[in-house]
Amino acid sequence: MAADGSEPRRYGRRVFLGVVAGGLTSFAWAPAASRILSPLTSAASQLVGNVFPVGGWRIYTISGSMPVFDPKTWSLTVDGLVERKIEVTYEELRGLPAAHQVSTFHCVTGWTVHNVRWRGVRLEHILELAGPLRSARALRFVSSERPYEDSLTIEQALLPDVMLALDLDGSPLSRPHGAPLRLVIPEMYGYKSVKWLERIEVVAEQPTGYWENLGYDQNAWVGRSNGYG
Ligand SMILES: Nc1nc2c(c(=O)[nH]1)N[C@H]1C(S)=C(S)[C@@H](COP(=O)(O)O)O[C@H]1N2
Ligand SMILES: [Mo]
Repeated sequence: MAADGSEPRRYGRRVFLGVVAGGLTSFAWAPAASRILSPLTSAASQLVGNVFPVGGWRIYTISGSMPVFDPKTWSLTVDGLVERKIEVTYEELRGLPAAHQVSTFHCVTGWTVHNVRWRGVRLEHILELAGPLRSARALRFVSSERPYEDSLTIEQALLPDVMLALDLDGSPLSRPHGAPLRLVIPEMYGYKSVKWLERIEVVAEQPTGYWENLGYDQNAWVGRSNGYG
């Protein structure tokens, strides 16, 4: 990332245009993908989903237990290939420039929630605080729900409607939806949307996420990835 931040923005725009050109709406492969992803919709995940069937969302956890958010002790760590490791408190996050968007959320198993109202902060504002080094190429997003994690290239993370979301439909994120912070990248399937986000590690090579380790696409573009290796 250039010191003035211009380089990622340029890449971001180019990647974004590429995504639009590639199309966002094909679901031809979805039935096969749902079968492969069945562990996600069974057992503990299913149970929690049944307890909180809110507005088209299915609530997913891999562990069956949802981290508890305490605003007094919580912070987001940004470390790795940065000029300074930072720990951003909840209040500080709320104080960063706010981003608002309305976007559609797709799970690779085939459910969709239209017109979700998100409020949060753009990655560029968080990254600016830490100062990524020139060798930085990707971001590793780590959940406090172990061992859930995923990653994006820096170009992907700077797409115009990627954000770290604090609010969903006008209220602070609920515990089932990942309180207090989750990643949102509408162009990609929901498994990229790490809930209970507690750490962003800036890295030189894009790491393999939880679902990618089980065969799902690293680039989870809606309509352009098939959900498995
Ligand atoms: N920590 C964590 N984040 C997660 C998941 C999870 O199981 N654990 N599931 C992912 C998947 S596959 C989807 S579709 C969305 C679902 O979001 P929701 O639980 O808020 O409906 O969360 C994503 N983020
Ligand atoms: Mo999902």
